[in-house]
Amino acid sequence: MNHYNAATAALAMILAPIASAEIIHVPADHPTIQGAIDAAVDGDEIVVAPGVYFGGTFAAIYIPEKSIVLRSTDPESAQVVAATSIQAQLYLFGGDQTTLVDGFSFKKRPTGGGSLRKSLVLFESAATVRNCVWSGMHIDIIPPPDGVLTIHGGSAVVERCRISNNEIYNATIIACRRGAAPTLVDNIVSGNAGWPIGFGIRSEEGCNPTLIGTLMCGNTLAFNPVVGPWTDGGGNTLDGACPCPADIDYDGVVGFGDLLGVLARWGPCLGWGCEADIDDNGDIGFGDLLAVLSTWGPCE
Ligand SMILES: [Ca+2]
Ligand SMILES: [Ca+2]
Repeated sequence: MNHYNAATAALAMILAPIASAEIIHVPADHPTIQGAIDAAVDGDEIVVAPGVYFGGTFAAIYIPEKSIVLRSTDPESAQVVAATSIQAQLYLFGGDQTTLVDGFSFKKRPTGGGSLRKSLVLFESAATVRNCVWSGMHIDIIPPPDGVLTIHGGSAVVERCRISNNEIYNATIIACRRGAAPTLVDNIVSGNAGWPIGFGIRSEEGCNPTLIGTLMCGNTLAFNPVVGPWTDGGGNTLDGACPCPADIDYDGVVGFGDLLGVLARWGPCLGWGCEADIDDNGDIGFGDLLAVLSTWGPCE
C-alpha cells in the first residue's frame, strides 16, 4: 500500500462512523422505540412519529450507553409533543453530551395501576432531556430520594420541560441523587397539587443542581418547590401565581389552541389535570372561556 492509499484508508476509517450515522424512523423502520434503540449505533437519530408507545421488559425502555438522539418529529411543537407519548419508564444509562431525548409527553405505563411513578431515570449521564411534558396525571407515592425524573450522578441537562397540572401524592418531581450535578434550564413546574406533601426538586446532600430560568407557579396545597442543596444560575421564580394562566397549551400565546382546549374539556373538572379550569372554580365553563378571550394575544 503506498502512502496515498494508506492515507485514504485511514481517512475512510475516521469517516466511517460519521458516514454510517442514520436516521431510524419509528414505527416505519422499527415498530417499537426499544427496537430502534437496539438497532442504533452512536451518532444515529431515532425519529418517532406521533402515537402512543409502550415499553418492553418490565414496561420499560432502556438506552444503554449509546450516544444517540431520540426525538419526536417536531419537538418544538406543543401539539406534536402532546401527540407523541411514551407510556413506559425510560432508563438512560451513560450517554455523552450528544445524547438527546427531545419532545415527548410521558404518561403512566399501562401496567402497575392507575398512577404514574418513576418515569425517566438517568444514570451517570451527560445527556440532554428537552421539550418533555408530564401533565394531567395522578403521580403516586414515590419514596424519597427518587422522583418522577430521577438523576443519579452525572451532569445531565434538562431544559424546556413542563410538569403541570398533576396531583403529586407523596412524591417528588425531580430528584437529584448520588452527587448529580445537572443543569436545569427554562423548565416550568405549574399547577401541581401536592398532597399530603409534594416536592418540586429534591436534592440529596452532595448533589448540586444548577437552576436557570425555572418557573414554578400556581402549585397548590403542600407543594415544596426546592429542598436540599442547589445553585441559583439566575432567572428563577419558585413560587407565586402563573403569569399567563389562560395559555393552557403553553405556546406563549393566548389563542385558538387555548379556546379549543376549554371547549374540548367543558364540564366538571375532576381532581387533577384541570389546566382548562383557568378561574379555578372546579368546572370548565364560561368563566374560563372569558379568561381566554379577555387575555387574547401574546403572553407578557
Ligand atoms: Ca396558548
Ligand atoms: Ca372554571
